[in-house]
Amino acid sequence: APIGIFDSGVGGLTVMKDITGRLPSYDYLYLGDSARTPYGNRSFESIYRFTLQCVKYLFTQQCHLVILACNTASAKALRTIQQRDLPDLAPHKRVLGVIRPTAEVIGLHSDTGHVGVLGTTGTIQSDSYKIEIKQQFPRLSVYQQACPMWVPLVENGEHNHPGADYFVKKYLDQLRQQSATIDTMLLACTHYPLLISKIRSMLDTGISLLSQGPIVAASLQDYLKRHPEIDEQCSQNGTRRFLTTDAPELFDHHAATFFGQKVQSE
Ligand code: DGN
Repeated sequence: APIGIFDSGVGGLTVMKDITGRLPSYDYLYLGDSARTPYGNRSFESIYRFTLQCVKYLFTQQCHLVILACNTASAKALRTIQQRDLPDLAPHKRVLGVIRPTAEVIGLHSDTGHVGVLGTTGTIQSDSYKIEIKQQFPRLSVYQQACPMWVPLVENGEHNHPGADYFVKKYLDQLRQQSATIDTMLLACTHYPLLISKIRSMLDTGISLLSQGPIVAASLQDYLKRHPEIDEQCSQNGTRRFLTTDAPELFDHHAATFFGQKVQSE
């Protein structure tokens, strides 16, 4: 069976790109809920309901393991799906998110003990990163900043243009105002890696900027090694399929920017 990768839209392709780069031999089935994107500002109930519906669909497509590449879905829906739905729905299947793997490593990058998390309003309001990071690294100080304008900038192709500078600087300044000694910043949203060169140009060189894709890919590799019973269920023919809940041409138009190569969705 393919490994399922779910996202609220095309953004999760940045995570899939790193996963397929690191683990190329597996089969992958991506599902983007483009018809209902963005999830960032939606209620808990909606995000949970939409995410569960998509996870169930990936299960009907035989997926045994589903990765929620979306931070908003990982923050708002993952725990409930894992604890409340999965035991009845599919006790042998697994759904994993992107928050835990990142929380497990962020502290290893910081000398000052002050780290920053940048995400959508939904992700930041949920406090999921703060809670998970504190569990892994109790002595870290975690500062969070919602960046609601960054996803629209990327989705409208403005991320490399000078007009984006104002909003990139605005949220970085707001984060830096919370603590002047933050030395590690996490891009906790699928879209933000596309802004990384602009973000980097506005920060001191000593600050580490972490993208999630490589961290999630390494963590998945480790997970499959530690869970041979799950690994066995994941077929390895090197296939990639892309599903969207909206019109394929709309998905494909955006997808190439995020995946780094042309995509043909269904
Ligand atoms: N994929 C979402 C995330 O990582 O938070 C960003 C897009 C959205 O739904 N707002």
